[in-house]
Amino acid sequence: MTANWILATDTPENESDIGVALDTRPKTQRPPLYKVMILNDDYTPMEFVILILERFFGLTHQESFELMLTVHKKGLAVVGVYSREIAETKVTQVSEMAQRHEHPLQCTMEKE
Ligand code: TYC
Repeated sequence: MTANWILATDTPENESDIGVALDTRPKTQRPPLYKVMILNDDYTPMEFVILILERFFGLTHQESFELMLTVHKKGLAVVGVYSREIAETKVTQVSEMAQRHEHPLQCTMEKE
């Protein structure tokens, strides 16, 4: 973390050679992050999964192809990590698109 401190330098009223470093960093909390995952199934077409990864997760066609194959072989994979609201939106977008096309593709999220 970047240092953020004030050095109390000597003033005419306080002519010692001692400077006092005061840590003034506010105690901030980072919001939790969530892994968004897609699961393999036997029916969703490979090209549809590639399209989903390109459209909703900003991957190139090549990246999407490789990640789709990873899910196909291993059963599931993390396709992105986001704040809770963004992760929820991704899960909804993927699930709605899959339902609309009558594919059983499953997308879930999990706290990191
Ligand atoms: N297993 C699917 C098939 O052979 C392809 C697939 C890949 C489906 C990834 C879902 O998340 C998935 N057509």
